[in-house]
Amino acid sequence: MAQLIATSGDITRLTVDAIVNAANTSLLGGGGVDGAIHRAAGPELLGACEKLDGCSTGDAKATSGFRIPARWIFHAVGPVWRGGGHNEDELLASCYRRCLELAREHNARSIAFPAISTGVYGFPMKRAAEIALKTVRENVEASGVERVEFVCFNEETLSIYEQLLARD
Ligand code: AR6
Repeated sequence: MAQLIATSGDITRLTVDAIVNAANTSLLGGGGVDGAIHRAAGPELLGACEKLDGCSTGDAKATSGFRIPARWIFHAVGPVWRGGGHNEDELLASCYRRCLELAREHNARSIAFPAISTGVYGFPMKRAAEIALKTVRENVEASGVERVEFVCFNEETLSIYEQLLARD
């Protein structure tokens, strides 16, 4: 059984096989965790992203980690929250599924996720965390991933994840 844990801090500093970026469809960088990842990985990351020709919402694409400790960066594009009636839940779940598929393809055994879509994109945190955990629990075994870290950027997020992880 894979280990699922919630941690707090900066995702760019983690020693895991893959970290997930909360990107946008251009894959050419932005603010939030995306900006932090590009700053930490260095300018080579932008060069690699330019070759990917963007990414659809709900999908994810892989690059090398360049100057960060993680070997891979999986750039996932979460949905912008538009009230909940525009397929946001399914598109968010799809990001987590696609990242686990990429983990399988790249033989990543440990992966760290930020709370995709919950910053600039406005997805409600608890609802996003429930989707993240459900989707990872359903797909982690098939991916070969042994350790999943949910990286929480503040105390409130950490306590939501800890409560959900303690359930079941
Ligand atoms: N490590 C871990 N989590 C972080 C970090 C960090 N270094 N920095 C922020 N977070 P956001 P989104 C948390 O806005 O909502 C970008 O401009 C943050 O507190 O980064 O998916 C992209 O280019 C929040 O809980 O991503 C897109 O245009 C979570 O990461 C757009 O923002 C996600 O917040 C994507 O918006």
